[in-house]
Amino acid sequence: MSCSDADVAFYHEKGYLVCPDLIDSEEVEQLLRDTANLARGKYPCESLRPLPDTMSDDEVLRRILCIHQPHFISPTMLEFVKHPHTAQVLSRIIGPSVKCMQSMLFVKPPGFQGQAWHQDEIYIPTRDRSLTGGWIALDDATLENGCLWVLPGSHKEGYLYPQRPHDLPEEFDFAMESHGFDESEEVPVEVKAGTVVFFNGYLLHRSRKNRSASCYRRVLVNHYMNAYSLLPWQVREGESPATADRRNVVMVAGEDPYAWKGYETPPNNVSLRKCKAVEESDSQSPREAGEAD
Ligand SMILES: O=C(O)CCC(=O)C(=O)O
Repeated sequence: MSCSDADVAFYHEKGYLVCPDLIDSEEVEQLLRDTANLARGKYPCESLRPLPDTMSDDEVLRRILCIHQPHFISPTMLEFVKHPHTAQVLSRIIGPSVKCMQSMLFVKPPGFQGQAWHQDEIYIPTRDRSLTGGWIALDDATLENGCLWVLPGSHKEGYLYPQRPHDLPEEFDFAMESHGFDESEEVPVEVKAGTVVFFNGYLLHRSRKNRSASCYRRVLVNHYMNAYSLLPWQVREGESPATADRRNVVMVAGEDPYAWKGYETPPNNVSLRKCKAVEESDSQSPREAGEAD
């Protein structure tokens, strides 16, 4: 799988890159099966308890917006964090040494909310602006089911826009929205399953509600950075942001110059993202939703 010089130049200019067919159809099927297994609690943890085998895939999936850090508990998700085709592109657009600190598995059933405008480095700060999303489409992502939208070039200045609560709970989940920019040049990124969309951590992006009648919009999005940068994320009390460095990371390419620090063992748990649709379904049937009492 090659990533040309023109692809790298496009990424640096626009802040994103669409790579069709980076993941083949059998691998997409494997990820979809694993998504259902996670939702069924086949990797039991506090947030995802085992559900009866009599429940259909649709019944187990339709209450989930997003599972955070699925690679902590699923070996399949961990394998795809390190997929050689995505690693090859990442080592061209980030640099030869790449590590991953986050995975998110969006299920986004029909009627579920999207994410308001944001820049990922607001949440996951790197020291060299190298944060990069690798967004693997597991269904065709369309305008109707809530594809990604990006504001090309918005990463370039390295400016982090202020955030505020939004007042569109039908359209977006509970995360804040970035504001203070002209959004008129935004473009939808409609892609086929198996495509990987790479995007810079300063790129403004969002996704809208899934308005389709029956199509899920499943995506595995992993976040990567230059392994030479410290990761001052989730800074702990008493810790200096200058030296903070979370070590719950997975090496994906090249060398880890901080390997001497060792690695944190991931918790045997994931967390579930909330939105209006999740709260409505939980209030109808919290036990079946697999949530803690
Ligand atoms: O896929 C989506 O709906 C949003 C993904 C996103 O915002 C992100 O990965 O930062």
